[in-house]
Amino acid sequence: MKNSFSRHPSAFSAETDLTYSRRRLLELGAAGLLAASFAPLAGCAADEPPINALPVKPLGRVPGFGGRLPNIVFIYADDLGYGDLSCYGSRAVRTPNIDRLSREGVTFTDFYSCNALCSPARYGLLTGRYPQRSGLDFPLWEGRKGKLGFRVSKQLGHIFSRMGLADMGKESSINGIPTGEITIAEALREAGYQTWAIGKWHVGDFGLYPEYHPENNGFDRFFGVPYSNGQDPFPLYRGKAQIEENIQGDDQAKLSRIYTEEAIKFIDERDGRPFFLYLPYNAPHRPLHPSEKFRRKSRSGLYGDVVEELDHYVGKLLDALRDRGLEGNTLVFFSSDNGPWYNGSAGGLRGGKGQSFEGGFRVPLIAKWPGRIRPNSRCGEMASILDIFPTLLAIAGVNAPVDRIIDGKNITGLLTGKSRKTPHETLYFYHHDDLEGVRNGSYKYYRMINHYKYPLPTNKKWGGVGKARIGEWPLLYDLSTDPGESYNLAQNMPEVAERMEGLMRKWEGEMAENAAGIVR
Ligand SMILES: [Ca+2]
Repeated sequence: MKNSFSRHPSAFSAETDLTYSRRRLLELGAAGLLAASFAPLAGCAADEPPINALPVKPLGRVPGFGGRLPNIVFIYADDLGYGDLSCYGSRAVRTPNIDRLSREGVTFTDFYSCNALCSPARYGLLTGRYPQRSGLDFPLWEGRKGKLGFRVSKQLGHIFSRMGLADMGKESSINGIPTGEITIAEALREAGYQTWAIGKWHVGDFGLYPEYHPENNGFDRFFGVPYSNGQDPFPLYRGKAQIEENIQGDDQAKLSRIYTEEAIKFIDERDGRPFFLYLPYNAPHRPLHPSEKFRRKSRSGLYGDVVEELDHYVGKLLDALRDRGLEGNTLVFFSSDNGPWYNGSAGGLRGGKGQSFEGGFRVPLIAKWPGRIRPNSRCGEMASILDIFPTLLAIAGVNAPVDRIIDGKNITGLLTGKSRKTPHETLYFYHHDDLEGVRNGSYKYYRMINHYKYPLPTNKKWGGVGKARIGEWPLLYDLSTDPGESYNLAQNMPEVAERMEGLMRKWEGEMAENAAGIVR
């Protein structure tokens, strides 16, 4: 079913603005740069992920399953904050089309990503498993690893991380989604779905490593880019063929439009089977390039322009489904992979992209499914992007895998309103492979949290040395009264803090024993 996994040195992993970081690095001295360029490559890929040793067996259909299969559309924004949609309270950004989706479906208030960065979040969506199970726990930044400048930047990133000047000291130990994982597309194929991915992949640079191409991971068709729009080169692919070498500057303004047009084209070329459309847009990840029609039209800068353009094309897609008579039997999701970065709003939550605070992990989730999901409903229960995999398998009547732990839970009941209680007791919050925090009930607890506004330190000027640990630890918040995580309760409620610490230790013990989550 899949190609064998091959090992390669990981590339310098970060999706920061390379131009900026490289310029800064150059300012920091030619001598270090020269020395680093001759240093041995650090961060080589680790061992083969144990999950690859599992034989890939068909999951099969749930016996007696007779439900009508809906079409499924999963729209995924990149770095869109919890507070960046008007249906989530924004007064600066107008998103009438996504608001319409919210009015016609269910809106979750306590929905979490499984990571505050791009690649690991997408791994969790596609597999239903915490990214730490495979080692894909940091953004992949491939594409240019053969270039000297790239290797130099990578080495400097590691050196500066050790000095506490950057947050790039650890990398994913693998170069893409392990071939032994079962992706959501592979699973849905078993129920007869046609499967399409359009947009940003970012779970393996298939230009370098073909085994990670979407069409080698369960998708029948692909149109899009291998990673974030902050990277250079930034090529566009139709299937496995590269059709544009490098989309940069205002040329990126076309991306939301062409992804949507391609999605509508795929829909028009569908056969009689149900379809699964995975539609991860690049917007509003920086750099920000709205098209002429949207530039300076929002009240929220270039960022708002880009979000409003994204909203416009979400509307076009919804219109296309309606015009083709598909609306009634299509389940549409809208979400974001992680919190906002240097622009965007976490809606009063603390922190943002790259951080375990609520602002990094808590994201919008809206789902519409006429006749099954009540219009204009809300869900305040805790749920996770990890839940999408088992939920869609249940909806499609595909057996859940039994040879591996799936961390997500079936939340069909929360979507439809038939259940009012989250199936999760506990969710875990990682930074790279460090378990930093845990949510249990309304409590959120952090043993320690990195002090970076990814990927730069918030408490150091360039030139400072040493990884300072500021503040008091641990942190304990009651999100029911303090969603902004402003008031540490650890001293007042030591028994709760201790219980939360115990949950973290227990989980760490389980992960130490069987991180890959293989069930024998
Ligand atoms: Ca992202």
